[in-house]
Amino acid sequence: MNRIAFITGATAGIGEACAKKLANVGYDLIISGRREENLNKLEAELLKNFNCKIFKLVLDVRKQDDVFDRINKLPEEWKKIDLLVNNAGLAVGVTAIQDGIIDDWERMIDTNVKGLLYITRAVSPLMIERKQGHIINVTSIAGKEVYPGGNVYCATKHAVDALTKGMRIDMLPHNIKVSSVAPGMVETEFSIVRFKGDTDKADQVYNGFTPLYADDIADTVEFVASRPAHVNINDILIMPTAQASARDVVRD
Ligand code: NDP
Ligand code: 8X3
Repeated sequence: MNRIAFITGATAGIGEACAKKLANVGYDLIISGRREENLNKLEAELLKNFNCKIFKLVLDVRKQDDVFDRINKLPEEWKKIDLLVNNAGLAVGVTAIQDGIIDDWERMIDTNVKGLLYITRAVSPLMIERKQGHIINVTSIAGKEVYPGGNVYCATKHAVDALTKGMRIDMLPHNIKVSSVAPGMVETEFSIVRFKGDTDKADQVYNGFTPLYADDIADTVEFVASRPAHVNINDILIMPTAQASARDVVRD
């Protein structure tokens, strides 16, 4: 086996791009997400293009029992996880708090915060056993700033920012690195999900400027993962050149 990376949310966007990037630099991969068909397609592409082994985990990170059951039942050779990319996440809606849709809030909190915690709780003891590992959390500019209608999504990403700092302290005695990569606007399925399938609205988000692409974030994740053993990148904030803050974007 090569080094092993476990990527959550590998069925689309940033996670899928990370899978390709990490396979290209020699990782074997545990790829996970809810959409089995997408995992099958990605597996076929990875096996065709790279010299890697793939383990697919069809998994909803919100399902606590499934997360622990599936990770505990990984074949022994796949439990030697060197890199965990906690990427699965979503925004739903841009509604002011007073009009908030409770189900949307729960989807975001359950996925972005609780799901990330379940995965980390299940994987980190495997790293501690081997006294090595690296956890990279995909946070966001929304974990550092807030914007109108961003309330709960921003809160979940602020939580991930805090959890990253807390995890880094907890993992310190165990030789496990903890990093975060915080992107600005990246054109993926993110806005289609946020606007519940309204592709016109989603397209408008990226109109008139060049956003980041999933590959840009995968490059950054690979950079963070490939620093020498004595170097940890705590946090990287990466923005499109046309974006200065959560609210400042220059459009044509
Ligand atoms: P996409 O919508 O393209 O991808 C999201 C991924 O998360 C999919 O693979 C999806 O898989 C997975 N996912 C969502 N819910 C669950 C769940 N309950 N269980 C398991 N997997 C789940 O968006 P991005 O690639 O852009 O988003 C990836 C991460 O990057 C997210 O955490 C997002 O918050 C963050 N981010 C995105 C930015 C952007 O502008 N795009 C900017 C900053 C951060 P499936 O549906 O198959 O389960
Ligand atoms: C996604 C970027 O600005 O839509 O985290 O919150 S933003």
